[in-house]
Amino acid sequence: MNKIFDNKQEFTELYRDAVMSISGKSVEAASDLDRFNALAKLVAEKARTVATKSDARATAEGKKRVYYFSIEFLIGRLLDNYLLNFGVRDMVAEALDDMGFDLSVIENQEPDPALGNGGLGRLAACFLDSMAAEGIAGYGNGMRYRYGLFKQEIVNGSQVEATDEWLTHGYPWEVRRQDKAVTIKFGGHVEGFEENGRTFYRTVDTQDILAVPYDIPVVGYAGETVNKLRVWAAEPVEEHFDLEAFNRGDYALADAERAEAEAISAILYPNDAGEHGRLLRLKQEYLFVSAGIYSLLDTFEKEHGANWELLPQFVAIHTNDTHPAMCGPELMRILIDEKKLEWDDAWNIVTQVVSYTNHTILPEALEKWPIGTFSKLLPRVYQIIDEISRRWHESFDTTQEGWQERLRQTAILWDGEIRMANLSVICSHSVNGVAKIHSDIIKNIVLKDFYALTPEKFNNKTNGISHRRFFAEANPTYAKLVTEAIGDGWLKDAFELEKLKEFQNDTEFLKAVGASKRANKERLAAYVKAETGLVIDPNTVFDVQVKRFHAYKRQLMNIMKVMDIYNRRIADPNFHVTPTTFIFSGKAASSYTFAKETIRLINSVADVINNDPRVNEVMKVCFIPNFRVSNAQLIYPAAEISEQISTAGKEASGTSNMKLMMNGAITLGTLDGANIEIADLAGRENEAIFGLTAPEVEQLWASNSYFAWDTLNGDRERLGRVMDELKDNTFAGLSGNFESIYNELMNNNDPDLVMADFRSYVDAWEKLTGSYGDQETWNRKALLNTASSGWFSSDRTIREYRDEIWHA
Ligand code: 73E
Repeated sequence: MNKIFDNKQEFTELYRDAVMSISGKSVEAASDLDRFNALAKLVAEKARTVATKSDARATAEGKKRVYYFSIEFLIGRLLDNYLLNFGVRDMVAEALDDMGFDLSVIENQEPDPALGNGGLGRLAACFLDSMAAEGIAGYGNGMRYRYGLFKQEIVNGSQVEATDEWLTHGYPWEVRRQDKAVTIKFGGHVEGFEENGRTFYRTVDTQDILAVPYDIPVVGYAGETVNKLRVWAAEPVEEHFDLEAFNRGDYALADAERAEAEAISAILYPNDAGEHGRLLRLKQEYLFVSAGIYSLLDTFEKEHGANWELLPQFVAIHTNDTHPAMCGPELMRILIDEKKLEWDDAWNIVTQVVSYTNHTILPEALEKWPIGTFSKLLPRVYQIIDEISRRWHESFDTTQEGWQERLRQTAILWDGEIRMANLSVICSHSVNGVAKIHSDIIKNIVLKDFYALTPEKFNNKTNGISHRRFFAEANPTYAKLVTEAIGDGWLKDAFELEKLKEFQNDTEFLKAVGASKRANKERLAAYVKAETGLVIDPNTVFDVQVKRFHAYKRQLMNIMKVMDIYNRRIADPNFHVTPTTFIFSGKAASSYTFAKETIRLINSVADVINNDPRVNEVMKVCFIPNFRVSNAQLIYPAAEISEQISTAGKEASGTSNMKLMMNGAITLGTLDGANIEIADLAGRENEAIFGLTAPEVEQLWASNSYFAWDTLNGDRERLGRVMDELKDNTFAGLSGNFESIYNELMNNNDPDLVMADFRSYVDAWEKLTGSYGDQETWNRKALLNTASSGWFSSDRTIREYRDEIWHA
């Protein structure tokens, strides 16, 4: 363990000086924010010192460097994580306590950067943590958005979006690296020129933007390796402040150029696996790709000279979904146009360096760009894509039967559009999905023609999560119990959690597991009370669904279950309901009406149920506003039921399922995404699995044998009642009824099979909560979930990427 402070005394002196230097005040006179900024500054300085050493070590040892390109990094707060990773968390807490301060109050001052939408962005952040923990020279490359994902407020039950001004009070972890800024060229036109008897191409009359990097240290567990996350901000290349316009009083025009440049990195697009097609998004994608590649080539050249043929030996570029799909063509462009390589040599390098992860098979999420828009914005990159496409066509063996269909499926340019997924597959040496079932669907359905041509490219890397952040840090009471039982080796090697299985029949230990859950439920209840005013009872079951709102994730089916239980309890006061708090949290894309209506429905149902004394003893509905990494860390540890109820075949992996499992929640879920692996590892008997399977869903649609109306008519009493309540006034009091949801289901034949799975879902819930009374058995299941969750540490995932894809 590389401890950054030797002892309390040393820390206290350094800390007092740091507070003085940033605020000009004594630690006692300073504000909580000053106290946070000083502590972060102190830790960040130490981190940067280690980062310099890690970098020198990578050079000296000739390490391969891995660059993880992602348009999102949902990093969360860093202070607590870095204190833990540097092994000084308890000591710092004590030292602050001696001075009269509470570490957690100081930590709450830290902004929670929302530079991502959901699972994809958080995965990228977990991977940074694990790369550093594993000692890999691995770097994040992404965007520094001035405004992250919107802040969610709930007004009359509806989601209202507010800007996320996370930079207002400064961000102590980042360092601006003006010296490493890169000029990015947009627009213009391509011209050829002769040099040494060869024709080369360049783009002229371009509109240039300056990409300025900000570096954030990434501290690995044990503090031996510190890597960097580099995020790029867009700025004008030169200041063109128009004094004349300013003097005329035309202030906006005076600074128009700066505003236009900065717009590129102004905001994160709020769509998780959804619609796209905006020009500004394309500019974002090119900006961080081009800047990132120039920056990594610069590092390579300093270490290895202009020996570009060595690039595959020393560099891996990983593309997180298709948002960085231009990595292939952009690296081709630089190697050919600027480093003067021949096409074939450059292509050989590119296809050994680039790899690609697919995160979703939802057709609406597969990126496509209109050729017209693209070629105007990036004419030379487009030419290169066109040439890649031409060569792809040429490579087809036209004597083989079915080649036309295969070409149609795998083409890059089609119907006036560029298909980014196909481009990514063709430019990469490795293509992976994010859970077993998802990788199988990719191979057998979505990308089956590619799989037939190059099966060796395809592989699975089931997602993982940082067990340090989402267990050790988020759940200190349970983590303490675990460490007392099996030692602290699990922090490094999560597989050691298996040792907990020895305690499955230890009554006292199981009681302690239950007591820690209880403490976490009280902690969450206090947070909910402070944030929303709602009082929830820690004696009830905490049934939790927290994730982005999307039709296929079926938050609708969950709230329909709540409506059904409510109806039955009202009809029959003797109907047994295990006292439950139904907890929801998550954001909906601002333009996604169905998802936003679902949020409004949940809040409207909450309004009725929470104010109905006939059911209050046994049910409450709680919507926690503004789901983000920091409150997620309070929610997961308090959960007892983990709702993972997506339509089978649709959720590529999911990662909240893993976080909840690790914290001892029982999965109530469909056989979708990583739920399948969760059930396999922990044992089916320790989860509650229900509903149609992916093959059954496929079969149902293929055979045209599903009719939503028949399902509705087959269950008029319960399902029919719930559906009627969407249209009548039962839950309309807050802000109107939910006819649009009703119509969406009935007019489109229930596209996510909410009605088809409804009864098996409610039955599974009743059976599961019915067993809550036997606390010992429940706690044993919780323990076995934790004990089996080590495999879901992102350390394991990253080792697989390292050994099987990056060869680093
Ligand atoms: O199943 C999740 C998966 O666990 C998947 O929906 C999500 O990625 C997670 C991590 O692998 C995902 N996000 C996006 N696509 N898949 C996405 C697409 C476009 C914009 C933003 C996010």
